[in-house]
Amino acid sequence: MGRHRQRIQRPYPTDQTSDHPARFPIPARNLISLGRVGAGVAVVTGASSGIGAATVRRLAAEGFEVVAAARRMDRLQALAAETECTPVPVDVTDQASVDALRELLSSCRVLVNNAGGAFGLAPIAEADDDDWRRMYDVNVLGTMRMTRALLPLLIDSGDGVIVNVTSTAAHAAYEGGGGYNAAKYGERALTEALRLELCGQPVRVIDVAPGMVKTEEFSVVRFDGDQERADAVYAGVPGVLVADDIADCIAWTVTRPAHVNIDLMVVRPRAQAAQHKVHRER
Ligand code: 8X3
Repeated sequence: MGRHRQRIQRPYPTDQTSDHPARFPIPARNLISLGRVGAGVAVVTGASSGIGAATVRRLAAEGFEVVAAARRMDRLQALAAETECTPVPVDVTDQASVDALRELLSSCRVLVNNAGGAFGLAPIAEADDDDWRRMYDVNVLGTMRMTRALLPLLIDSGDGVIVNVTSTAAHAAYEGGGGYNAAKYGERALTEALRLELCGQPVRVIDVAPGMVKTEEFSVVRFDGDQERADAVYAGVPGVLVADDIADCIAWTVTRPAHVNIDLMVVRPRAQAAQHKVHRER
């Protein structure tokens, strides 16, 4: 494991609270938990549920000192009680919030840009500007903000890894997907540009692109709380993927030797041969 097995330093006083304008003081007890020797610090965004939370659990089990970043601190606290991750309130659409997270870290070896999401399934003829803006902001700009902020630490680690959780929606468009497709294609493009820019630096850049994954929130959020419509997405699909399946993939890419870069991993359930080709048993 080489350089990244170094002791992680405590960068900040234990009585410190976040001073970013956002809403969440960071409890002092969270700021002292990163002193163990391990695989290094891994920051996971969108960590409060779904693929993000599963990735926190999995990377913690792999020996990483995981910083779980998301907006909902109550959920992160529960995850911290379970995994000993360090919960930090972060909104990736808010530069001050990202900066505050950066201030808390003295090292970082892994960044999993998982925060993202789809809002709506309207055709372009009826597109909602706000939905499109939010999708671009969280999926593309959020990934950019986090990457820009933590890149110096990732380079300093001597074996940095950035995993961007994109989507199969970055590889094939579908009706009603326009805004989400545009955002995810954008995040994919950002990922490819970043890999080119970092060639020669000790940082791997990995794109994990999930297809149909049944999580508690993805489709519910997309359909603005309509649980019935969300459930219909996965109805009758045998062996639909779950968050742990993607966390398993992320953990595998991250734990390859430092010279092995998994450029792109597309992950679908066996029953989904392509974006439009889904087998359902009724
Ligand atoms: C989720 C996959 O098919 O809903 O990123 O676009 S899909």
